[in-house]
This record gives sequence, structure tokens and C-alpha cells, in this order.
Amino acid sequence: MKHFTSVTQLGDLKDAFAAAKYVKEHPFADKALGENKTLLLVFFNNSLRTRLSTQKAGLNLGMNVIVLDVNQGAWKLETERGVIMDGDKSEHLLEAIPVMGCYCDLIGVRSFARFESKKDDYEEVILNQFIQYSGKPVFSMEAATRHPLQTFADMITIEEHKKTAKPKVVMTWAPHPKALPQAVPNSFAEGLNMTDYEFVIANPEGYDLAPEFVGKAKVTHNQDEALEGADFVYAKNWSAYEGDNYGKVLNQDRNWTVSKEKMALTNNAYFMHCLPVRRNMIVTDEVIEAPTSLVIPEAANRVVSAQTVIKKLLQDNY
Ligand code: AN0
Ligand code: CP
Repeated sequence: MKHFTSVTQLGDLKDAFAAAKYVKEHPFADKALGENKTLLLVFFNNSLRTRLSTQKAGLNLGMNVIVLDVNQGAWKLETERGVIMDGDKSEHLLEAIPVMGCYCDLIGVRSFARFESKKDDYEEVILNQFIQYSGKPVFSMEAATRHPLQTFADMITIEEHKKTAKPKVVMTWAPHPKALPQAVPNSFAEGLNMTDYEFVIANPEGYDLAPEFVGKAKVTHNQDEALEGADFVYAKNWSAYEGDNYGKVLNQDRNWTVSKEKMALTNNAYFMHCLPVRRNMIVTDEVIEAPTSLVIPEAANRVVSAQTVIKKLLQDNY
């Protein structure tokens, strides 16, 4: 059975972009593919884009779609095995997962890093339990370490807007008041490492990402230097990964906010962010509202990335 948890599973990028282009141009061409198939979307965390775009993708493919917000109306779930369940949790994930599997043909799961254990997060314990116990093909709607549907949408957006074959893409850390997962930047780095673009990651000291995601990217702690000549600026906050600082907010330095002055260092770059974004922390009003801002096209391409992946999962598994 095939699952989708990482952009590396897209296979050949040229083929993946061509498949996405076809889906974008012919959104209803595969309506018969999903007929009488049920898509279940399970959310352990909040969502606007993923919730709506993935439902839309399923509907475009003719599927029936069920959305479950685990924390609103379902039983409170225990996730640790061996626990004596005499507290406030009424059901164990080990029963809940196969039960959910009984009611659908395909499962999307959103389960963010919990920052309780770096090891559990980076081993993707929750997502892997869905893969192991649901009996159904599973895809990630942002798990602990990756957000592949976002990355695929971002890569489609870059492909649509790039003016040279090998653009310079800079992913920069930017300040945020709360601890956010590394899933989006990890995944974006994983995707960009599949391309032959110039790829630079800029972040303050203490915020280096896990080496397996950084790959061959150039890493710098000097944002201004990184931005020089950039064609795309991809902003994102993430909490620390390194050592015992895992999951911590080490600084909220607003010198890293993407401003008009920062964008002036670039090659008239496009601005990108996965959203939701905190204005005037991550990016100024001016930059996000400029014609060079791609945040809405990125969000629109979330339907395309989800539909392309769900279509492939249906074709490969049924
Ligand atoms: C999440 C994150 O940074 O992973 C989801 C982004 C798509 N963002 C927040 O929780 C604000
Ligand atoms: N970009 C993204 O995944 O947004 P949501 O968290 O709103 O789904």
C-alpha cells in the first residue's frame, strides 16, 4: 500500500509538475476515479487552508468527504501504550485508528510536533501509527516533521513564476511569539533539495534545522547577505531544533522581519509564505500586499497539490 508523507515520494519532479498542471487545467476530468470512495480528513490541530483545499480536492475527484476534528466532539485520546487509563482520556489511539479506517478508503492526518519528545516527533510516532493500524492509504496534512502538500504547492508556485531556469530561492527564518514546528521549513528544504535551483537558508544562530533536511543548502546566519540577488523569498518562523533547545523560542528579533528594506536587497523577488502569517512580525503589511506577494497563489495551489496526490493514491491503491 502506498502512502504520502514526504515530497520525496513525488518521484520525478518534471512528471509531478506535469501531473499538477493537468489537474489545474482539468479539475473535473477524474470525477469517476473517486466515485463511491470516502476520504476521511483527521485534524488534531487547527487549519483553514488544508481543511478547505483538501476537501475541495476530494470533491473534485468525485469522493465523499468526512472531516473529523479530534479535539472537538470525539473522545479524548490516549496516545501512550501501557498507560493505566484512569484519567480524563476515554479512548486509546490504538482502537480509534482502526475504527476510523473502517469508515473510509483514504485518510489524511494533521498531527503537529508536540514538543514533548524530540525523538517521538522526529520518528513521526502518530503518523506512523495511522500507517500501521488504519489499514488504509494515509497522507500527511502536516505531521511532526514535514508538510508535503504545502511544499508541493509552493514548488508548483515557484515553477509558475520563475523567470530563469535556476532561480535563487532564499528561505528565511522570521520572528514569531510562539513556538512553531519545523515541519514547513524542513519540508520546503527537502523539496528544494530535489531541484537544481540555488537554495539558501538564513536563520539566527541556534535555529539551524536538522542536517537531514538542510541537505546541500547553503546555511547562513546573515539574512542581508542571503537576500542579495534572491528571486524568491520564502519566510517562515520555526522554533529551535538544536540539542536541548528543541521546541524553544530563543529570540523574537524583529530585525529579521521581511520588510521593504529587506526586499530591496533582492532581485525584485517574489515574497512567499504558507500562511497563516502574523503581519509585522514575519512580514510587513507593505510586502505581503505588494504585487510580488505570492501568498494567495500558494494557497490556491493547495487544491492542485492535494488533488494531484490524492489522484495518485487512488490510482496506485485501488
Ligand atoms: C503552523 C506551523 O507553523 O507549522 C501551520 C502552518 C501551515 N502554524 C501555526 O501554528 C501558526
Ligand atoms: N498553510 C496551511 O497549511 O494552512 P492551514 O494551517 O490553515 O491549513
